[in-house]
Amino acid sequence: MSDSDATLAIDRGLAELGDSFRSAFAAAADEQALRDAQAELLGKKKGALTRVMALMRDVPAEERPAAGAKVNAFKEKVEAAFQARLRELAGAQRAAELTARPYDLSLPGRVPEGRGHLHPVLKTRDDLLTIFRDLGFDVVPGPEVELEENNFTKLAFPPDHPATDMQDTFWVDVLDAEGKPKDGRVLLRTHTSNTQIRVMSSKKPPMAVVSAGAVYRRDDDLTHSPMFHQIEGFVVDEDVSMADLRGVLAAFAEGLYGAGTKIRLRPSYFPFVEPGAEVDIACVFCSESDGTRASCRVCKQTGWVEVLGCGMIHPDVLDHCGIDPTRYGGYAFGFGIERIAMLRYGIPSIKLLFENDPRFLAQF
Ligand code: 2NM
Repeated sequence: MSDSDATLAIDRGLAELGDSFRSAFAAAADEQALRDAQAELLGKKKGALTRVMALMRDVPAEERPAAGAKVNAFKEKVEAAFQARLRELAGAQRAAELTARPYDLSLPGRVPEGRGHLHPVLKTRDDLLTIFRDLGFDVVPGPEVELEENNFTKLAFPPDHPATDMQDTFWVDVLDAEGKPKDGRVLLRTHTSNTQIRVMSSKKPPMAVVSAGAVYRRDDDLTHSPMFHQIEGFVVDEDVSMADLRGVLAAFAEGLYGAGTKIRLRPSYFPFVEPGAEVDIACVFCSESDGTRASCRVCKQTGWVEVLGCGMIHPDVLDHCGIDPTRYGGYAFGFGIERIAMLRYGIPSIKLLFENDPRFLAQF
């Protein structure tokens, strides 16, 4: 049985089209030219292959599968050649972009201007914490928004102590779901002692802990900032004495300013310790020159710089935290980080530390 005229016409049409699409695709210099060449074959109205495919209507049913298979095989060859040329053109275009001006891949990359670094206060904080960690203290974090109980009450501040006053403390309104103030007074911690209280209330002796961070007071003048940073530490154990406190602070001073650095204690008052003392460290600038320098502005020619407060933790404070004061005792100390940073880097005003002028910060 021989093929119908329609099938023969399709065979002839495909043979005439032959491989001509390959050279047409190869001649297309860009994507648009390639798509135009494809449309000449497959275009809905005038495509050469479309016209051949239109002959399918006249092919008798029994010849259709074979004729259809031939047409489809041809279409697949066209599609494969089209996709291959499309990839080729895209690759060529990318290569041209990379080599064309203004790209010069041999130029060195742009180096970002200056690298960030820790703020001098945080650098100082880390160095101070390292000294205490090396002395065996645990470093513990604590919250900046705190209950009055942990910030004042358990520390044995009398209820009318001026530090608790509106003048000195930032109070925080905590509202319930209905927008009404909740019970229990909340504030921004005025010292890091809140964290000592939390640790003493939740752990058992022996304990040796330091913590550091931002604290807040309603103060704002040449020497006070409403936010500054503190480090505080404490030890609670059996048989703890003021001599242990002095030994640890002497080791701290040597860690900070080098072996042989001297300290002295002067009696002083803090509500949560008894006895309490202020601690001076020998002026580094004057000891370097072997005696008090006539014009030293750091120690004002006294040879000593006041840096911290300390004392034996008041038995009431231990009691408030559930520690038996007849069995245990403890010492504590605290100081401002800004003050140490200023002494260390010779910074004349605390304001410079919080203006964050990049020309100032770049010096550290
Ligand atoms: C200071 C001075 C003296 C201190 C006391 C405590 C606590 F919670 F253990 F009782 N923490 N920090 C303390 C004692 C802090 O800073 C000038």
